[in-house]
Amino acid sequence: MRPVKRFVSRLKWPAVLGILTVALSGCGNYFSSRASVLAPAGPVASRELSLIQISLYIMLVIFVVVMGLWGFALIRYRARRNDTSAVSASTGDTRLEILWTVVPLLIVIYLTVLTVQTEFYLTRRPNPTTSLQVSVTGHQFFWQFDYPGLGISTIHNLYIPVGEKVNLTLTSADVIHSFWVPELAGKTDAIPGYHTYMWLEASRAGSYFGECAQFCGVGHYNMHMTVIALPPAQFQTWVKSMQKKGAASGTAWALERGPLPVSS
Ligand SMILES: [Cu+2]
Repeated sequence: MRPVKRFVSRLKWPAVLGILTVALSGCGNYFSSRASVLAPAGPVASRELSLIQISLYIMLVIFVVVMGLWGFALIRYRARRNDTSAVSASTGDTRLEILWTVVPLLIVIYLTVLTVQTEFYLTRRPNPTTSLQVSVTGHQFFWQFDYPGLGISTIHNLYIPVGEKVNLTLTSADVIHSFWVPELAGKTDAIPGYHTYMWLEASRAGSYFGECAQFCGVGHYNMHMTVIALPPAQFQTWVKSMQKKGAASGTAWALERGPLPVSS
C-alpha cells in the first residue's frame, strides 16, 4: 500500500469517531426544552455563566496553541528516510523557560481574581429591607417555600417578583437535598439541622424549571419545582389573594399546593 493510502486508511476510524462526537453533541435537547445554564435569566446565573465562558475560552486558546505546536513538531521533526544526520540535543532556552512559566502563572492569577470576585458577588447577602425573604425546606420528595414576612407557604412553586433580589435560607427536613434552578442560579445544598444561604433574581417574567440536584432517595428523580417570576404588581396581587385565603380559613398562614412540575 502506498504511504498516503495507508495514512488515509489509518485515519478512517478516528475520523468516524470525530464526526460522531460532533454530530451527537448536538443531540442534547434535554436542557434546552426545560432549563439550561446556557440561558441565564438573572444576574446570578449570568455571572456564573460568564465565569464558565471566560475559563472555557482561555482553555480553548491553550488547547489550540499546544496542539498546534505538537502537530508542528510532529511533522517538522519526523524521521525521514535516508536521513542519517545526528539528532541535535538542545540544552534549554532561558527565554522560553521564563515564557512558559510566567504566562501560565498570569493566567492562573487572572482566573483566581475573577473567581474570588464572582464568589464575593454571589455570597453577598442582599439587604433584607429591599429583598424578598423566603425559607426553603427540602423534603423527600418535594420543596416547601415559606414567606415568613407574608404569612404564605407554597409547595412546588416559588413565586417571586421580577427585578427584585430574593434571599433564600435553605434547610432540609430529612436528608441532604440540593436546590437548583439552572436559569437563575447555581446549586446550593439544603442540609438538615443547618442553614445555607443563596440569592437569586429573575430579570424577566416567566416560569423557571428547577430540581433537586442531590440524590436523596427513590423519589429524587421527581423532586421538581417551578420558580414563577411575576411582574411586581402581579406578585402583590398574588400575595394579597393568598393572604385573603389564609384569613378566610381562619389561620395566619395560607398554603398553596402547586401541581408537581412534570419532566418533559
Ligand atoms: Cu433530592
